[in-house]
Amino acid sequence: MSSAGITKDSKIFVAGHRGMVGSAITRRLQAGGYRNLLLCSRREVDLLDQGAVRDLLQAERPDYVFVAAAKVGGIQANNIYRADFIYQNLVIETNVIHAAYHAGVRDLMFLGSSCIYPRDCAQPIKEAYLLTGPLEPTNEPYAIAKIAGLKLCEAFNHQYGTRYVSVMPTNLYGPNDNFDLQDSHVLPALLRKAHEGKQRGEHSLTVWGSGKPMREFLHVDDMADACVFLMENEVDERLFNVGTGTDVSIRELAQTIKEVVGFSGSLEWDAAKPDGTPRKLLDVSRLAARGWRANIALRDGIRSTYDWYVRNGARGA
Ligand code: GFB
Repeated sequence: MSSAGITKDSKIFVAGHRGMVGSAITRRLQAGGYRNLLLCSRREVDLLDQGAVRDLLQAERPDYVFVAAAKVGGIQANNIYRADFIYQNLVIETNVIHAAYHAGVRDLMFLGSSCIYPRDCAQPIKEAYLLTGPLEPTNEPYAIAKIAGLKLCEAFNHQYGTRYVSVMPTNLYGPNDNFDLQDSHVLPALLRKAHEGKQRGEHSLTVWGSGKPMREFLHVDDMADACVFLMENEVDERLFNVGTGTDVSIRELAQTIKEVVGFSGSLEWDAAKPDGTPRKLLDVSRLAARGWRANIALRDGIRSTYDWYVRNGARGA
C-alpha cells in the first residue's frame, strides 16, 4: 500500500471538530504529528450556511477534508426530530462536499452510519448490502440523509475522478458523547442512569425496550484511528464498514455498565420505548484485509468513558 501523499504539513479540515467523532479525529491527527489542522467553531462558520462554507474552503483550500459534522442522536431523538435529522444532515454534507470539490479537494472522508443498511438484512452486514431493502423506521430520515452523502461522494468520484471515501461506523461511544437522558444513545444514557442511581441509592435502573436488540459498540478513538489509517493509505475501495466485528445484547450492555459503575440495583424494562433494529452487526473484513483492527475492548472502553463522564459531567444535559 502506498502513501496517499498526505504529509505532516498537509492542511486538514475537520468539519465538526467539537463533536464526539470530530474531536477524536482531531486528537488522533495531533498525536500523529499533523500540524496544519483547519478547525472552525459553529460561531465562526455555520456549516448549514452554503455561502459561509464556500468562502471558508475557497480561502483555506485544504488538502484533505473529514466530514464529521452531523446532527446525531439516539433512537428517540431520531424518531422525534425527524425533520431536523434529514434536513440538517443533507445540508451540511451537501455544503461541505460541494464546496470542497470546488476548492480543489481531491481527498475527503465522509462519515456515514451503520443505520444506512436495510433493517432486516443478513448479518454480518457487508458494504454490498446497501439499498437492498427497507430501512429501520425510527431512523429513516437520518439514514436517507447519510445514504445521500455516500451517493454524493460516489457521484463526484465517478464524474470528477475525486477520491472521496465513505466510512460506516457502528454505534460509537467515548469522550465528548452526549449524556442527555432523552436524546443520547444507549451507552452514555445507561452510564449516567447507573451513576446517578448509585449516588441516590436507588434500587433499580430503567432500560428502554426489551433488552433483546443486539448492538456493536466501537470506541470513538478506534474510529478515529481507522479514519486516519484510511487517510494515510491509498485504498481502491471507496466504502468501508468500521466496527469491532462482535455485538452484545442491550441486556448484556446494561449488566456490564452496572458492574463498571458499581450500581447494585436491578434492571427494569420500559416496554413503551422502541427497540429499533433487532441487530446490525457489521462485516468488517474489508478494512481488516487492509490491515486495520479495533483495539479497545468494550469493558475497558466503558470504564474509561465512565471516568471521563465523572470528570467532565453531562455536557449535553
Ligand atoms: O443507542 P440507541 O439510542 O440507538 O438505542 P440505535 C439502542 C438500543 O438501546 C435500543 C435501547 O434498542 C434502545 O431502545 N435502550 C435502552 C436505550 N435503554 C436506553 C436508553 O436509556 N437510551 C437509549 N437511547 N436507548 C441509533 C439511530 O439507533 O443509532 C441513529 O437512531 C444512529 O440513527 C445510531 O444510527 C448509531 O442503535 O437504536
